[in-house]
Amino acid sequence: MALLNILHFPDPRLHKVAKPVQAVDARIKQLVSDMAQTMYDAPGIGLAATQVDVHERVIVIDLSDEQNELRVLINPEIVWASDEIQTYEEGCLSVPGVYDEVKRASEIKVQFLDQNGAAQTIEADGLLSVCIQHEIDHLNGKVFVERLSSLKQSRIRTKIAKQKREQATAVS
Ligand code: QAP
Ligand code: CO
Repeated sequence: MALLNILHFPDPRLHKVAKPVQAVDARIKQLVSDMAQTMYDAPGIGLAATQVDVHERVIVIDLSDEQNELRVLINPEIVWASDEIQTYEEGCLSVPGVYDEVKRASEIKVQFLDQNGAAQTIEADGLLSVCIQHEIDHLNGKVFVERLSSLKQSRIRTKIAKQKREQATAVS
């Protein structure tokens, strides 16, 4: 068990495109376990391997309050998305303190491998649908703030740079 270091926007490594997992072996199971622990510790509801600088297509999600409903999605593929759109206020462990509304498909159908390497298909709506789409974006090198207007993005970059300066001052 290990806590992994989470990359923060605008780290260029968040723009790497993750590669498909070839085999759900002991190494991937260890990665899943470490990612789950890192997400629970934060705490967060979703984490993609990209965020811990591992560029393989692995996602962990747990929407439960009790942190006892872990979902593992390996090589996820959205095979259907509704025309209907929903707006949700998103956040991200890689962009702490920033929340904003993002529009995405309301419902999706997703194929993936679970932590045992078994093929699964689920239909998701509501927060689960938002979370899966947000995490698949990470695997494709995209952070949710990059779905906001360029004005909002530039304000977020300024805010993060200021937070960083204040942190640097606090420890010196
Ligand atoms: C992605 O995000 C998500 O700013 C998961 O200070 C979020 O777990 C999908 C977090 C919302 C759908 C809707 C963010 C923790 C956690 C912060 C997270 C923070 C501390 C974000
Ligand atoms: Co995120």
